[in-house]
Amino acid sequence: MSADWKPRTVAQALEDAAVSTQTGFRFLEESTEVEPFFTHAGIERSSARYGGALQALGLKKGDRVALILPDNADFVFAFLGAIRAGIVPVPIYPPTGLGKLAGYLENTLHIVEKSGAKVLVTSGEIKRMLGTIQAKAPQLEQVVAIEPLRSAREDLRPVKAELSDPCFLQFTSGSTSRPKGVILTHENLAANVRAIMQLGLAARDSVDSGVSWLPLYHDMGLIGFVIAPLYHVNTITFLPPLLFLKRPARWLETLSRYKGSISFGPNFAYALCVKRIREQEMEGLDLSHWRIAGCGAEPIRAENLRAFADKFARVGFDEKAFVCCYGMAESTLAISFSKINTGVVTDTVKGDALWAEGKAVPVRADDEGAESEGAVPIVQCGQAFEGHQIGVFAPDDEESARPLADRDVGELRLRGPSVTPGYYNEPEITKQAFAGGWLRTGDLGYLADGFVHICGRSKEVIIVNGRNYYPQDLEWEAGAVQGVRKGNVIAFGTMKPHNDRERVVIAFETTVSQPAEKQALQAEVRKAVQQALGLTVDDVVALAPGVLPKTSSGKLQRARTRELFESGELLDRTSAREVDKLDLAKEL
Ligand code: 1ZZ
Repeated sequence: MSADWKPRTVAQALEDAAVSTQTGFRFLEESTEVEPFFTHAGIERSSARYGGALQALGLKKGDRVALILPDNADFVFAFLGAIRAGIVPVPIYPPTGLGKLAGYLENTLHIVEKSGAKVLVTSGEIKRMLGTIQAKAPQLEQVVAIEPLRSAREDLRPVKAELSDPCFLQFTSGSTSRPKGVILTHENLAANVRAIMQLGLAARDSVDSGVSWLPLYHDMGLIGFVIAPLYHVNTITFLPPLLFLKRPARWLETLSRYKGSISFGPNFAYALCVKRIREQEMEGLDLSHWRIAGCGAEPIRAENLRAFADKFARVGFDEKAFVCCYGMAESTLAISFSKINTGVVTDTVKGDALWAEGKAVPVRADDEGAESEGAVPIVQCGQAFEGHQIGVFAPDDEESARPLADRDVGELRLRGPSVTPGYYNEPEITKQAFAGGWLRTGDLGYLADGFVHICGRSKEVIIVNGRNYYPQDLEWEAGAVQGVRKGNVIAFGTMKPHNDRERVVIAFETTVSQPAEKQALQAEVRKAVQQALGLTVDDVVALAPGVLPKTSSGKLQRARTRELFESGELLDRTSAREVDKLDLAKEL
């Protein structure tokens, strides 16, 4: 950590980085072999043109502009241009198909209205799909196609921002509620970038280079690979997310070709590589420069990461490169990282004590009866960054008055300069999000010697006979059954139909369609989960691919699935997901 660290606004960081004519952003495209490279000086110039064009549309300091831009280069320049003009960008995920356009339009309209955006900038094609959105959002004055803006020659009139000014709004794709706009100030971003790059990853300015296929409308791709590298003048190569999903080997080939040292992905991305990359695709790969292989955004399964390390060790991948990360949009992006150069560290605890008493009791090799109690390996995600705090409290402790003891499971809560001032235009929800000055994450977990371990989302816990089960444990067991599409399994508890006790339901996707085969598969799933966790599974539902609901960043929507199950709609669903940018249906 450098002693002379001073927070800077995002615009200052970009202007400082613009002295560099060597480092910058490279944009790979799906349809062409062309790989346009913009130096930091070039990013400064291009973003100034886009920013000038936004000002010419009449946007002023503090106005919000909604951005639905599937092209990564357009997005980056419009996003940074807006920020330099003091305009607050609101990234929105692009539609992915005509499948569930109605749901997409409804969500988009909600975000546009909540953010109070005056202008929406998108591609000509999406503009046509959005149709009459303007008529439904009174404050939306213009829907503008990006294509003519690309050649605009307007001069940017830079607008100075204070550190406490909102920089952009990050709408979170809620699993239970409608999306809420997390306000991120320049101060939040500067503090979190410092935590990520200096304290967490010991990033080498101008030397480390990144590769990212992550969508730019989600915090991990946007802050991790667009904003953070401006502060540290790193070269980043971007791939469109669909390119990775169609052929995961492209991710690793790009890392190999450009000697990438930093790249991140959720757990599923590593599993996808293990499953889909063929031997011949590995020929010629060299992953020996990959120093930080970050994993976060969803529950991490050590087994998946080990399988990745085993498979790719022979092309130079070092398992010590794995960094397990915990984060959330309300804390800007990162909350904690496991120690670099260490690899995956797990804390193996007794299942019985975890589920029945909420205590993480370590299993030792010589523990008698450890086997029968079930051993649960929980991935360790590091400690709070300097200047930040992580506390564990009973979920009903409204004041965050009494932190729980080490190894007691409770709600993880946060304090520090990365924590958002609140949700835009949502005073009530903002109030509920804090308890005694701490941000409530809604995640359950525990600390062991200050190290964070995440068990699951508090609202998704399945309670049976007073024991708490975490859905991902059931989902992982079910996903291991041949015929079940890994990553496309959702477990939840419901009081319906009898309202007498919580029933355990597992819904999964499969390509098996013969009724007899389906039934056999359902029975096998029930048996696998029951045997592994010792709980009774009441209902097992086999569904066609693409039916289970996910958020725009590909996370499983358990609460929504429960609602669909309770209303009897789950079994009737045959069409594709409402939002499926990171759709794994075809992949896992
Ligand atoms: P979001 C240079 N969750 O997912 C690149 N981590 O935010 C730096 N559950 O608001 C990149 N285990 O969408 C740094 N380990 O969801 C990246 O997701 C650091 O339930 C990771 O409340 C950033 C992730 C950002 C993100 C937040 C929710 C959390 C939690 C779940 C995140 C998890 C995890 C289990 C983890």
